[in-house]
Amino acid sequence: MATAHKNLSEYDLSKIPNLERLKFGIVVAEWNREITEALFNGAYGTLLDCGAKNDHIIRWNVPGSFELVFGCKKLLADHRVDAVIAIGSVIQGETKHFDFVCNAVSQGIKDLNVHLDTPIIFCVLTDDTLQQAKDRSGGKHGNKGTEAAVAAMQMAVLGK
Ligand code: DLZ
Repeated sequence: MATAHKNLSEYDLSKIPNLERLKFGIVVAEWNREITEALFNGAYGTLLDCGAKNDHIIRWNVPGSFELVFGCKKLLADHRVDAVIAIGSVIQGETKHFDFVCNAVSQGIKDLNVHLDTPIIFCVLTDDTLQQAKDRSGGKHGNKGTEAAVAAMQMAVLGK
């Protein structure tokens, strides 16, 4: 599922009005923290660069990607925001844990998007190696946190 021909970070943000009024939640998994912090910095920096206000961005941490689903659900129950970004990094190990965590978080975020009224952006890297994760969190393949922020801004104003 390569993104070579679909780079969200090239989206024309002038199409998004009143960015300074929008509110965002960012839920960050602490597992593989080096990667998720880099993704967070990409997402957070992009939101600010585009005109979002610092005090309109709420960050919550959760232990691992598995907990992102509950973290996003609870953030939405406690705060009125226009979009949430779920940030995680799952890296293949020697057991089947990778598959269970990837399936749970992707299905869980999908279910929240189906049942709740606020978009949740899937910014969970699922890589075979740490190097692949580094390459996508500020390395040679860009920063997927930046792309997630662009998707969040687009979705926050969908239909408005
Ligand atoms: C247990 C586990 C493993 C093995 N690998 C990862 C990973 O690569 N990325 C990640 O975000 N979380 C991992 N976890 C932790 C689970 O997501 C979860 O936090 C624990 O199973 C506790 O519910």
